[in-house]
Amino acid sequence: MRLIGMLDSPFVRRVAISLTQLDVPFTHESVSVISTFEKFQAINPVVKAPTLICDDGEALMDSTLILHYVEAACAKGATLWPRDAQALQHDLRAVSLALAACEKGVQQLYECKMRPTSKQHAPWLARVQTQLQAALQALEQAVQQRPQAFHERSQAGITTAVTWRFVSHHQPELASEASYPLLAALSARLEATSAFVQWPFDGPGVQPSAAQLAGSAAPRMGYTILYVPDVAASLNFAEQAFGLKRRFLHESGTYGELDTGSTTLGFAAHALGDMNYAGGHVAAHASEQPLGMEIALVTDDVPALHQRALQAGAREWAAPSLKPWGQTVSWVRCPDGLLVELCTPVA
Ligand SMILES: N[C@@H](CCC(=O)N[C@@H](CS)C(=O)NCC(=O)O)C(=O)O
Repeated sequence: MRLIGMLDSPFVRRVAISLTQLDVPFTHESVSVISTFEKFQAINPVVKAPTLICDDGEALMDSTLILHYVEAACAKGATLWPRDAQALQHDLRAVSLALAACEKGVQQLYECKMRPTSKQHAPWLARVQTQLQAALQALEQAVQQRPQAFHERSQAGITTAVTWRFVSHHQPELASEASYPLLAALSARLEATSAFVQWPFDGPGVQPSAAQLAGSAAPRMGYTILYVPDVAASLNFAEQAFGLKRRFLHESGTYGELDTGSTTLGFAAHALGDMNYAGGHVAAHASEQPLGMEIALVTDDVPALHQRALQAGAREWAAPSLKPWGQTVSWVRCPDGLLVELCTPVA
């Protein structure tokens, strides 16, 4: 069997990953429906990706129909769907939400890429974006309700993770990790598994983005995220101890952020870390000694902020002192284990 289409299409990619998970042999041809339209046309005149050329030469289209055929005809009884009717219903709902998000993502992409700017219709784009947001919100909830159902050998897990990679790449302002922490975490976890690595989003033939072509732009420091037992408690403590302002606490309670200026201090539940990567991590509060890292809060009045932190329940790690280079510094440790340096600006 031949799978035709580029891996930056979420529909093509979900098929490639699913076939691999089902141990179904196939070859892949990176042919673009856009930049190599005629070449695609020669394979399948309808020019839809994915196209699956079956062993007898018949061309199938539509990722869901292709996957239906493959499970029925080639997978030797293997399936990526649950047998239980209730679980199947929930997985189908999740996949339908993910596919709706992909469709809306593709519509927005085509509107912006295939039409000249003067011909783009703003109300249509706004409508598509609203639908995309609604699909992502419901998908985030679906993951929250049944996190264990979304894994690399389930169609719900594969399609959701592939969807997130696609929409967060093309619509980063809509599909941000801050707004959809569970989708982002699921994607990070599944993208590290072998079938996802074998069929990468930026696979053969995929054109690098403008940013990639620009090449040398160095990344900027965006977040410091501490994994903690109780995200709400960590936010409350930081507010009381340091006078920082909360940006938000996600309704799942597993992720929250503080407004700390140009970079962000976030707190994530330990469980989210477990979803993000295998192998576990060292909890900052678990040892008598702090982790060998700190965050530094800059203030004009270190003794006052130090005192405020102690009153809120921080432990003193080093009392305020004047360094030879003229900076006043102190260290306190928060109940979640975070080591905080309080310091005056360096002159
Ligand atoms: N529902 C289809 C959607 C497939 C689709 O829209 N693919 C895009 C590429 S991402 C395509 O073929 N575009 C070319 C066109 O529609 O003209 C599926 O699940 O496969």
